[in-house]
Amino acid sequence: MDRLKQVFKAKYTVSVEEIKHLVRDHGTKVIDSVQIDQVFGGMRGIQSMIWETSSLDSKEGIRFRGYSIPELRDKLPKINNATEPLPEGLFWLMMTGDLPTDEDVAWLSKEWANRSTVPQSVFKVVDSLDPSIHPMTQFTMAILALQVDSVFAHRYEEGMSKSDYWDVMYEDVMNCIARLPIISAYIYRKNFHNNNHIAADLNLDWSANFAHMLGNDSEDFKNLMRLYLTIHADHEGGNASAHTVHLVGSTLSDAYLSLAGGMTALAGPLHGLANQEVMDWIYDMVKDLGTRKPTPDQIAEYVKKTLAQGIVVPGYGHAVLRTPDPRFLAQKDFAEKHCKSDDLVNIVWNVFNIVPDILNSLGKVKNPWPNVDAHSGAILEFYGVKEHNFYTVMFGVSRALGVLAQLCWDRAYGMPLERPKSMTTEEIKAFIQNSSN
Ligand code: CMX
Repeated sequence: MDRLKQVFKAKYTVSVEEIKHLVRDHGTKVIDSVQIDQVFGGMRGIQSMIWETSSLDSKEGIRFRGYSIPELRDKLPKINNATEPLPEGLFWLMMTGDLPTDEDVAWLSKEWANRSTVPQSVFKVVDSLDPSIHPMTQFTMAILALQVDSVFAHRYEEGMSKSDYWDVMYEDVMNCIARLPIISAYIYRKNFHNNNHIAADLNLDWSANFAHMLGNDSEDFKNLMRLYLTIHADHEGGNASAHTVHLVGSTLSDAYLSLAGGMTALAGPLHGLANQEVMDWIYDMVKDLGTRKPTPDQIAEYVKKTLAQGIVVPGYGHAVLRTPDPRFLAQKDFAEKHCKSDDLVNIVWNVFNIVPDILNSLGKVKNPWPNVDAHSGAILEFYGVKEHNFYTVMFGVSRALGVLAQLCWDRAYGMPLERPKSMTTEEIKAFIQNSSN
């Protein structure tokens, strides 16, 4: 048993026991009562699922196992001369609840490198896809093609004990994460660099190798990838991609099928695709105004024009957050150090100064502040990744870390099939009538 698997097993054994007692002793206590506007309103705020790897506070933002993003940037190991933490460290933290050592992180980099061989059949699937198919769709299809190697699927077919589910889930999760940078870089180079692929360098850490395979070997871009793949990794369990992975996984679908489900949710413009939308919107603004250095007044006018057309301002607003997203601020901090004179980065910052007041003035937007997607594209462009429709794939590579770590916990806990109850509007009307009688 490898070192992370050993620590994970020790941790979950304690947690399973704790939960058994907790449910036995307090199972009938009520956490939350559900309101009719929540039933019709996308289930906002209903606390009804377990998610161990991170927790989201509306005012403070995300905490991974109790650590905020600034704390993670300070405390997670930075090895290989990195100036940003390695996402390997965050994965270890999400899996175990403990901050890893430098040795743990170095081991995990090597372990993922050892597990990174992608079956040829997966490349064939990607090669067969027309370039007009969105990269996010190609990515999802490649993840589905990776399922050919699912340890869980094979062992389940042979017949296996429930008590082994967590073990094979761990194997699938580790293999899947190890391979995601390779398949996504392959999709990138196939679609945007004329099939001119760059072989993996398995001596590099997970993010540095991703940067290398995308085609930029600068230390700054490797550090950007370490930061990017860390901060997008998890956002508690209720968001659409995470919840989808958990839901699909609850049917005992394996890690690949579950992750592919989550990626189809991430591909929506109200969720992860917003990072593409932000850059497309900024490009339209630049074209419309005829300048890459718009004044604040010009930006304000363009924002109002967008809203007048009934279009949301991409990268702004959030279903839970009520504050500037710490993931936006972490990227702003990185950009201030590395690309503060870039025109597009400056547009992002000026939009940040202008949009919240305008959204507030509408009187209906609950959170006028930027989310993670408002910043990422401009920095990626600065480092040469200019193809906007690839950005959500990069988000997906990172998001896999959190949702797959949680899938390991789901299996360790033996989480049941998820099956909430729906109601018809007629039943709601009858409920209202009965409760007012
Ligand atoms: N621009 C214009 N209007 C907005 C808005 C924005 N950025 N954000 C919210 N609103 C509007 C909503 O469309 C809604 O209008 P209607 O009542 O006319 O339908 C109203 O304000 C209330 O919405 P809300 O309760 O504040 O927000 P929701 O929880 O319903 O939606 C989100 C959250 C993210 C979908 C929404 O803010 C949005 O569409 N933002 C732009 C897209 C985006 O950036 N998505 C990425 C989110 C982060 C991620 O998942 O990656």
